[in-house]
Amino acid sequence: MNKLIKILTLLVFGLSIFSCKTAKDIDFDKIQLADKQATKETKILYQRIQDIAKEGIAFGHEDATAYGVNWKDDGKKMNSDVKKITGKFPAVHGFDLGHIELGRSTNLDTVSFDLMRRHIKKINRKGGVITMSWHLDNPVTGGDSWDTATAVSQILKNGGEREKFELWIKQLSNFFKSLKDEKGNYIPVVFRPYHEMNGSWFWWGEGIVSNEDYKNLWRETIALLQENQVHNLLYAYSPNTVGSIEEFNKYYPGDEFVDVLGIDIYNHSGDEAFTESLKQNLEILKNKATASNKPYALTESGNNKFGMNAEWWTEALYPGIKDSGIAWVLVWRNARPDHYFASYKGDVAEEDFKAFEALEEILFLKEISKINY
Ligand code: BMA
Repeated sequence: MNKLIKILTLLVFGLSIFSCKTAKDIDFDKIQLADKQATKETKILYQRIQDIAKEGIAFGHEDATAYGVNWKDDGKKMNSDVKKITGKFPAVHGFDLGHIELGRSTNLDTVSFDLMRRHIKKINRKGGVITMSWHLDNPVTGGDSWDTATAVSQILKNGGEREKFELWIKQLSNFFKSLKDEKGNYIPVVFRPYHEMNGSWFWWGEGIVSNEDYKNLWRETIALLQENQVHNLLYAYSPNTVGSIEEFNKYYPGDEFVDVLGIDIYNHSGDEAFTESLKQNLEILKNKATASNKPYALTESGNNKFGMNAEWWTEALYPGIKDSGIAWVLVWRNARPDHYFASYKGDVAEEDFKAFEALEEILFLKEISKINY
């Protein structure tokens, strides 16, 4: 009997070694990214994102470990609203860099950049995926991202505020270069700047910037980051809900400047309309991604009105994303009881969120950490 257990243990151990992939399995030269000098770790992240999409859909949450409804990180053990109810951390962790450009120590939502850095290191070590957006201020007026005074033409090459913009990108670059793992390698991040450009609420949005200026802003931003020796980024382009592939393409800077395709879709008009909108938009996204040969994700989603349906996760979100081929779905931040997007202890949808977590297709940190090299 003892012998049998031994043999079985050896067999299982042997199989697990056999199935464990290593970086040697990746053809690094074949991976062509927006940044031609992207680090090896960045290419591994790109490969992992494609592998994840084949296994299921990773669950992501903005600011998951920084705070939640009625609590804030206390510097002790890392926690998250999602972990409190499921026992698992999200697989994808979103953070926002708004106000890094100003040299501040906290972002626009009062999350300290030091805390962000510390958590990013921990999450990276555990095998999580990091994605960062940037709600940067209006560089001309000093107002916030939602100040829609014209600004893009002034920060492009030869523009009146160019110098200031280059300094802003320097601050941004310094943050990215401060992300290092215990071996001293730069931690790779999916960077998602100037998002929801087809909406008219940000200064880089529809009706405020021309599509050509937007594309140049994107390309020039990448060029500046590279000049500053930032090579640990995958670049994600993500409009808000679109009606067609043409709308998706309107501000698209070109395949050679983008690594991951995304889309932001919120529940605004009821569950049925939401599920339908997810299906239609993710089909458009899939077609675009197939043509461009890139991975794709639901880069922002959520329902701010949980009171409407305690089964929102399995009845509205899941039917809209299942089998869509997205690598992840990221829900927005849990700021306070009237502005939260992931479930939390005591929330009406708590039980349903657990059922969502238990779905085979939905992956949390534990699951994606195994999809690694
Ligand atoms: C928005 C809201 C704001 C926040 C911003 C950036 O959707 O959550 O309160 O400042 O995202 O995180």
